[in-house]
Amino acid sequence: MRIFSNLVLVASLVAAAPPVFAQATAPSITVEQPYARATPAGAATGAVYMTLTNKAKTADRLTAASSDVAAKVQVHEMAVTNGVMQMRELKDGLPVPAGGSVVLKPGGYHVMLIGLKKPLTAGETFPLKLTFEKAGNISVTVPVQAMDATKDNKGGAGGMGGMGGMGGAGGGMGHMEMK
Ligand SMILES: [Cu+2]
Repeated sequence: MRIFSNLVLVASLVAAAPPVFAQATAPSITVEQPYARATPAGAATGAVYMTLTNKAKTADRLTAASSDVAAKVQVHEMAVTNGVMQMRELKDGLPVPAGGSVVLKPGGYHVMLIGLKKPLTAGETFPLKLTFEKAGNISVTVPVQAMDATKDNKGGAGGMGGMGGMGGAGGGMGHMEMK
């Protein structure tokens, strides 16, 4: 039994290792189909959507993000509070369940770009760095889609199947400017 308990010990040490070590192996988090919507000229904010999948046996969490294109990047959720659709920062990050996925999509979770340095233009891409509590930093390239991409092309945005109900509201709701 001694071997087994040593294995368990090693396993827990690996799991607890800081991100710098975790990166020696394949990251436990995969980022699928990231995209942002194009923004109108002068817009101060934008949003990035994606699907996060956690292959690890422990829950993780998206705690921070950064990008060259914006002064500040936050993890937000959109929810109805007292009948009003509002968004707020997830101060404790966005949980990604062990062996599960979380979808960031219009009308729900999103990565918020605040203080855009220039408009997001359809067809261009920009870098985004995501920081996870356990998986560490993951850099992705985010393509910018036309503003109405998710409305006209339901499948194109990456099989956002659950969007149906939100689709219509998504356009109007878009992204409220942070005042
Ligand atoms: Cu937001």
